[in-house]
Amino acid sequence: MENGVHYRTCHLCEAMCGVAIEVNNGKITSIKGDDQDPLSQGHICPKAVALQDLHEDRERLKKPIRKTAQGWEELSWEDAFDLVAEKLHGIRKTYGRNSIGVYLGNPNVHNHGALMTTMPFLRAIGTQNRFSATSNDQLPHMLASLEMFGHQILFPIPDIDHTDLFICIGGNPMASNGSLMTVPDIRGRLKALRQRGGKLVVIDPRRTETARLADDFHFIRPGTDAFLLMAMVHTLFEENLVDPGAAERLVKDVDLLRLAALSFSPEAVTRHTGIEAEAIRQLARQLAKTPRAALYTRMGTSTQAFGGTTTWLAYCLNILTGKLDIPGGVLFTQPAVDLVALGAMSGQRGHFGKRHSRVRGLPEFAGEYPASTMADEMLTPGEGQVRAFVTVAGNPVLSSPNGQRLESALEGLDFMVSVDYYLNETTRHADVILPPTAALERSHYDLIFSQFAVRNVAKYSEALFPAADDARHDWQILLELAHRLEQQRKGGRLPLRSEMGWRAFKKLGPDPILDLLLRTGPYGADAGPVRPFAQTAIELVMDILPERNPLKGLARLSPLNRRWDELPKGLSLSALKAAPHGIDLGPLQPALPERLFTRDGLIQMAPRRYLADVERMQATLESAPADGLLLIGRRHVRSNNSWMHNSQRLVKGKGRCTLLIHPDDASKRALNPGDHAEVSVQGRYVVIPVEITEDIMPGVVSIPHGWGHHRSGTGQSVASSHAGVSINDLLDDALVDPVSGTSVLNGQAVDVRVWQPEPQQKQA
Ligand SMILES: Nc1nc2c(c(=O)[nH]1)N[C@H]1C(S)=C(S)[C@@H](COP(=O)(O)OP(=O)(O)OC[C@H]3O[C@@H](n4cnc5c(=O)[nH]c(N)nc54)[C@H](O)[C@@H]3O)O[C@H]1N2
Ligand SMILES: Nc1nc2c(c(=O)[nH]1)N[C@H]1C(S)=C(S)[C@@H](COP(=O)(O)OP(=O)(O)OC[C@H]3O[C@@H](n4cnc5c(=O)[nH]c(N)nc54)[C@H](O)[C@@H]3O)O[C@H]1N2
Ligand code: SF4
Ligand SMILES: [Mo]
Repeated sequence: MENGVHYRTCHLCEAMCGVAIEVNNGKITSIKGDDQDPLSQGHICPKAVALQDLHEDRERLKKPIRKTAQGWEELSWEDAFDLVAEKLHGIRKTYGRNSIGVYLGNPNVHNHGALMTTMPFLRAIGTQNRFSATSNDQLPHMLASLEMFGHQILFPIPDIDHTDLFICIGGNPMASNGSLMTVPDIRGRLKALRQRGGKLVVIDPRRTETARLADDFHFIRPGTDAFLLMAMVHTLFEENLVDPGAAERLVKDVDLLRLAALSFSPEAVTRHTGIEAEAIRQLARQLAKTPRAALYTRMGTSTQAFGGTTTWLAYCLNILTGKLDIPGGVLFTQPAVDLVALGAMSGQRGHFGKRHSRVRGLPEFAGEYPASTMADEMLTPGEGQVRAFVTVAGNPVLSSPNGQRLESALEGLDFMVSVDYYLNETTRHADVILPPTAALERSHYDLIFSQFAVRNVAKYSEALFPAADDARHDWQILLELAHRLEQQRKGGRLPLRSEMGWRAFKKLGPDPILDLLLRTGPYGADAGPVRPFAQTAIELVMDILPERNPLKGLARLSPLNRRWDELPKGLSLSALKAAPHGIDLGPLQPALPERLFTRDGLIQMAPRRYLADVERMQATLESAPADGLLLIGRRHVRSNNSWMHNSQRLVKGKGRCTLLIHPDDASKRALNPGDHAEVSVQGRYVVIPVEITEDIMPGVVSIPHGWGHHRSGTGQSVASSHAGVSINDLLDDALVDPVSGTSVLNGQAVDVRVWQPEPQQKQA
C-alpha cells in the first residue's frame, strides 16, 4: 500500500464516520476523523482506533481451520470448501433442507459484498430455518414500516439537524452513535439543536450519557413505553391536538386509533410507567405544538415485551402531530442505491407471519424466525430438526437470550461451520471456521446505513491493504459455498449458462454490481457506458439470482424514472472513486405520497395486529406492576456488541461489565461499593461487580451485553482477560414480544443479592 493518507468510511457502527488513515511502509501510523467527509465532518469516536487493532490482531484467523481430536488444524481453502459443501449437502440429503440452520450476524450489514451474496447463498442452502440479529434488534421498526408504509425498510428518520424538539426514548446515541438514524457527532448536532433554541427530551430507565445533555429527562419503568405513548395519543385526541398536516390526506383509520387509546389516560398509566400524568400531557402538547419536532425510539423500546406495539405508537405520534415528511420532523431518505425502490420492484417489500416456526409456532419475518427459538429448533427432535448450523459474522452465544442453552444445543449438532475471523464463544463450537479478509482489505460502500442517514450521502472506499494471495473475502466464501451446494443439489453439474453465471459472479465480485446500482439509481450517471463484456457478465449473474433478488429490479430501473427527475445526476463507481471523501446529496426531503408502498397508497394507522395487542396492554394495566428488579442493558462508546474486546486500547481502564443498581436497592440487599452481586433467575446466575448509582431508576438494574469471554477454548486472549459476564446467560429465551417475535432483552425480572464466595473460591 502506498504511503500517505487514505480516506474511508468506518464500518464499525451505524454512524458511517469518515476516517483518514495514514499509512507508512505498510503500517497504519494514525487514524483521524476526515474533516471533509460531508456527513461526519471530522468526527470519530474512540472505537476508530480498533480499525487498526482488528487489522493487526495476531489472533485474527487467516486460514480455514478444522476441529480434530488433537485440536484445531489448518486446511487449504479448497479442502475446506469441499468439506463444508459435502457435509452440508449430506445432511440436507438425509434429513431435508430444513435440517440446516443459518444465523446471520450484525457485521454483514456493514459489508456490501456479503449483502450481495447472501441471497444466492441462502437459496443454495434452501432452508427455512433462518435466523439473524434482526429479531434481537430492529424487527419492530421493520414491522411497523411494513404495516404502516408498506415497506420493511422504509424508516422515518429524525431530521436532527433541522428539528427544534428531539424526544429520544430507549436510545442512547451518545454511547451508540445512533441507530436507524445514522448520525455521526450526535454531541455536536445536539449542541446545535440547543443553540438554535431547540430542546432535547430523554425518556429512559437510566440517566444516560444522552440524558445528561437533555432539557427534560424522565425515568420510565422498563417495558412500559407502550403505555406512555398510548397515553400521549389519548391526550392528543382529548385535547384536540391531532393534526397530521402534510400527511392529512394520506392517513387511514385514525378513528380506530382514537378508540384504542380511550382507556389509556395519563392517570391510568402513571402507576406502571412511573411518569406523572401531567408530565405525559405536557409531553404530548409539546410534541403537538412544536412545528419541527421528532419523536424517536430505539433498542430499549424495541427489544422488550411490547416492542412491536411501542414502535407502532411512536410512528403514530409523529404522524398524528404532523411531523412525518416535513423538514425538522421525520423523513424518508433518498439514498443513491435505493434499496427501498429496488425491493419494491422485485416484490420484496417484506412479509410477516407467512409461516411459523416448527417448535414454538413463532412467526417468520422476511423469511427469518426469531433468534429466541434457535435452540428449540436444534434441541427438539422430529422432522425439520436443525442438525447443521452455519453462522456468518455472528456471535449468538453472547448476543441471543439464554446463551448457555444455545451453547448446549450447538454441542449436539452433527455439523457446524462459521464464517468468521475470530475463534470466540460461538465459533468454538464449529467444526470448520472459514475466516474472511479483514475490513481494510476490502472495498466499502454502505448499502444499508446510507438508507438511514440524517443526510443523503454516497461514499465508496477502496481497499486500504491488498488481500493476501491466500485470503478470501466474505463474498467469495459465500459464493463458493453457494456454487458448490447448487452443484451438489443438481447431482454434480449445472447447466452451462448457469455455470457461466456463477463464474461471472465470482470473477466480477460486488463492485461492478455496485456500479450498476449507482448508475441506475436516483442520482445515476445512467447505465450507458458499461462495457459490453461487463454487461454480458452481469446478465449472466442476474440469471442465477433468485427470482425475488432485489438486484433483479435493476433491469426495470432507470435514472429517467420520473420521480427522480429533479435529483442531480452523475453517480457511478468511478465518480465516487474520484471523490474519496464522499459526495453530499443534500438534506432529507419530503417524499410523500410517492414513497408509500401500501396497496391503497395510504398510511395504515391502525393495523389489526397492533389493535389486537391493546387487550394485552389492558390486562397488564389492570395487574399490579411486577415486583423485583427489572434488568436492562446498556452500551458504552468504547465497546461494540461482543467482538471488539480483543483490542487492548478499547478495553483498558476500569472494567465496564458491572451491575448498575440504585442506592435504595443496594442497601436493601446490603450491597456496598466494591461488592460482587449474584444476579439470578430460574437457576441461571452470574456474579458481577456492582456500581451503585442514582443514575439508574429504583427497581431497575443494568448489565451491558456482549461480555462473558471466560469460556474456555476461545482464541481472544485480551477479551478473555477482560471477560465480564453475559447478560444473555440470564435472559429467558421463552419470552418474546408476541406481536413481532422480537426477543425481550430489556425488562426481565431478576433477583440480586450479595455474592458470598464459597470457602475454596475465596482461597483462589
Ligand atoms: N441482551 C442484549 N443482547 C443483545 C443486544 C442488547 O442490547 N442486549 N443487542 C443486540 C443487537 S442490537 C445486535 S445487532 C446483536 C449483535 O449480535 P451478533 O451479530 O450475533 O454479534 P456480534 O457481537 O456483532 O458479533 C459479530 C461477529 O462477527 C464477526 N465479524 C466481525 N466482522 C466480520 C466480518 O467482516 N466478516 C465476518 N464473516 N465476520 C465478522 C465477529 O468476529 C463476531 O463473531 O446483539 C444483540 N444482542
Ligand atoms: N458503542 C457502541 N455503539 C453501538 C453498539 C455497541 O454495542 N456499542 N451497537 C450498535 C448496534 S448493533 C445497535 S442496534 C445500536 C443501538 O443503539 P441504541 O438504540 O442507542 O442502543 P443503546 O445504547 O443500547 O440504548 C438503549 C437505551 O434503552 C434504554 N432502555 C432499556 N429498556 C428500556 C425501556 O423499557 N424503555 C425505555 N424507554 N428505555 C429502555 C437503555 O437504558 C438504553 O439507554 O448501537 C450501535 N452502536
Ligand atoms: S462512531 Fe466510532 S465506531 Fe461508529 S462509525 Fe464513527 S468512528 Fe466508527
Ligand atoms: Mo444492532
